[in-house]
Amino acid sequence: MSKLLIIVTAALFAGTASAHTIFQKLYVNGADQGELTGIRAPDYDGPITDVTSNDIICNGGVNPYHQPVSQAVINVPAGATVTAEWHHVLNQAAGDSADPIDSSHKGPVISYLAKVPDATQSTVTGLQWFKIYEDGLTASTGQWAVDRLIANKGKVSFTIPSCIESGQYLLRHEIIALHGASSYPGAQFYMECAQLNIVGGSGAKSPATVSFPGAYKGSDPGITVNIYYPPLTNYTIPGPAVFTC
Ligand SMILES: *[C@@H]1O[C@H](CO)[C@@H](O)[C@H](O)[C@H]1NC(C)=O
Ligand SMILES: [Cu+2]
Repeated sequence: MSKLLIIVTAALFAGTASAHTIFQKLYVNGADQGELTGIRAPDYDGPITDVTSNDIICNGGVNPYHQPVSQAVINVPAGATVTAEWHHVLNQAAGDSADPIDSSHKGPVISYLAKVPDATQSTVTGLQWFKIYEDGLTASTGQWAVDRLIANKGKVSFTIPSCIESGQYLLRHEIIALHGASSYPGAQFYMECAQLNIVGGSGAKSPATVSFPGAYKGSDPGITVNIYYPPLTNYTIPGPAVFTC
């Protein structure tokens, strides 16, 4: 690495010690479901860095859940467009330059679903997850999913598949920030789980699934990666392929 890059990288780290983020609101076909409604949001906005920890599932642990944890379950028609909204902290104030997330936190944005007996159940281990959305790096422009999220004021939209079974699900929506990811642990995983009741699904297809922990390894090329130098010409988003109907 050149001296200049080392200085630039060090400056980025220095300014971002607590520039984290929380997914804290969901929209269903554009309809605002309410702040923290049906979302297991923590009070502290810090990352999970151990991909083998149970906290990689739906956060918690070092980031204690905001109390009381919402018991709401959000009704979502299969095939709907949902929009997740991120902010730097809970009770976000205006004029925060690190809202929705500090721009140093380059990386992908990913969404998973897991079918559950009851979306308000506290148990999140042992679930079978499938990926429904991912956005990574556009190498030609150097623009990351996080850059697009910031340009869109913290909002990310994606589709709930129409062909899955109706029922209760957890939505695991995630940002992976790669500014310190050149060695492991270093990548920062930000995720919250939303409690969904999906209605009107055709059930025509059964997605292949993965486990958390398990789906990610510290050695994955999209988890341990130097995003500064040499410039990336491709970026492999961690986890399985996106399920499509
Ligand atoms: C880029 O693609 C190559 C070849 O497929 C792969 O080995 C490498 O891990 C990829 N790099 C990243 C950062 O994903
Ligand atoms: Cu941060």
